[in-house]
Amino acid sequence: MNGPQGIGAPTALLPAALAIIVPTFNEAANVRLLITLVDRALAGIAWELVFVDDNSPDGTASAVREIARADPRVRILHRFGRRGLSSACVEGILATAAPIVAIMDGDLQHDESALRPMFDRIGKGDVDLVVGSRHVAGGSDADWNEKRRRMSRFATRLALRLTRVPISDPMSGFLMIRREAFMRSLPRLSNVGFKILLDILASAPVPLRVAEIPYVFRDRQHGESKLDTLVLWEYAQLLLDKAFGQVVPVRFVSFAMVGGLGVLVHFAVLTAAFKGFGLPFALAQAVATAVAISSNFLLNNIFTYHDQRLRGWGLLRGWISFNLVCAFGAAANVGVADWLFTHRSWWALSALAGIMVSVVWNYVMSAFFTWRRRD
Ligand SMILES: Nc1nc2c(ncn2[C@@H]2O[C@H](COP(=O)(O)OP(=O)(O)O)[C@@H](O)[C@H]2O)c(=O)[nH]1
Ligand SMILES: [Mg+2]
Repeated sequence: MNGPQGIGAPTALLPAALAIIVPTFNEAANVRLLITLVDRALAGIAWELVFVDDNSPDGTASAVREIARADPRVRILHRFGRRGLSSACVEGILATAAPIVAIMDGDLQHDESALRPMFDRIGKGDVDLVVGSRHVAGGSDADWNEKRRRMSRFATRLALRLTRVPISDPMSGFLMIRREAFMRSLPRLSNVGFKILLDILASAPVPLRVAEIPYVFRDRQHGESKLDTLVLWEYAQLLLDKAFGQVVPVRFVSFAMVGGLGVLVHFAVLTAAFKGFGLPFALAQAVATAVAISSNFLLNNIFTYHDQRLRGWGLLRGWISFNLVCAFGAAANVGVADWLFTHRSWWALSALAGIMVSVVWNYVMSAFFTWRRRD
C-alpha cells in the first residue's frame, strides 16, 4: 500500500485497499479522463476501479476494456439486458475483495479529489461510512435552479425518516463504506432505483456510524443525465419498499395501483362507447375491457417493470401474453365470485374476492410469462 508515489506506480501489483465502483450508462466520453483523475488523486494508495456498465449503446464497456488491457487496476463488469443504478453498485461491490469500497458517478460530477480525505477519514476506524456531501460547509450544488433545490430538500426530509442517522445529504451517490458494514445491509437491500446510500442506511440492522466530507458537485461535461425521467417514481418505489417491503413486494403494489387505474380507464371508455356512441352494452363492455387491458399492459411496462421494459417485437409478444394471462384471470375471477355467491356469500364480497384472485393471478402469471427475465 505504500508503493512509490506517481501515476502507474507499482501499487497495481498489490491487492486493492480501496475499490471504486463506477456505474455507467453511456459514459464512453468520460471514462479515460476519470481514470486519469482518480489515479492522480490516489497516488500511493492501492486502488482499483470497477466499472459496472449496462451494455451502453455508446460502447462504454469497450472503452473501459481497452484501458483495462493496459492497466490491471481497471476492471469491467458488463451487464446485459438489465438496467438500474443501485443494483449496478451492489454488484460492483460484490465483485471485489477490497476491504473498503467507494461508489462514484462516471460523469465526473463527483469530485475525485474528495476520495483521499474520505479514505483517510474511514481509515481512522471510528466510522463505517463516509458520505461525499454537497450540503456541509465547503460543499455545494453547483448551479441548481430553485425548483430542483426545493424538490431535493423535500426528498431529503423524507429520506431522513428512513436513515435513522442525521446526515446532511442522504441522497448522495458518492460514498465510501467498509465492506463488513455493507455486508450487514446486503440481505435487506431493496435494490430498486438509484438511491443506494439511502438503501444501505435504511437496511442496516444497527444504525451506521457516518461521517461527511464536503465536495463540490460539478457540471456534466460530456454525455447526458439518465435520471430525469421517472426519478420520482423510482424514489417512491424505494420508500414504499422500505416501508412495506417486508409485507408485500413493491412491484405488486405498483401492479395493483395500475390495475386500479385500469378500472377508471374501463369506465371512461365504457361510458363513451355505451352512452356516447350508443353501442350495445356487451360490445361497449368488450371494447372497454380490451382498452383497459392494453393500457394496463403499457402502464405496467413503464412503471412496474421500468427496469426490464419490453421494446420492439418484445412489446408485441408481451402484449399478446398479457392478454392471455388476463383472459384466464378473468375466468378465475368469475369462477371464484360465482362459487362464493352460490355458497351464500354476500354478492359484493364475492365480487371483491374474485377481483383479488384475478389481480394476484395476473401479477404472478405476467411476471412469469410477460416480463420474465431473459438474460
Ligand atoms: N450501470 C448503470 N449506470 C447507470 C444507470 N443509470 C445511470 N447510470 C450511471 O449513474 C451515474 C449517475 O447518473 P446521472 O445520469 O449522471 O445522474 P445525475 O447526475 O443525477 O443526472 C452515471 O455514471 C451514469 O452513467 C443504469 O441504469 N445502469
Ligand atoms: Mg450525473
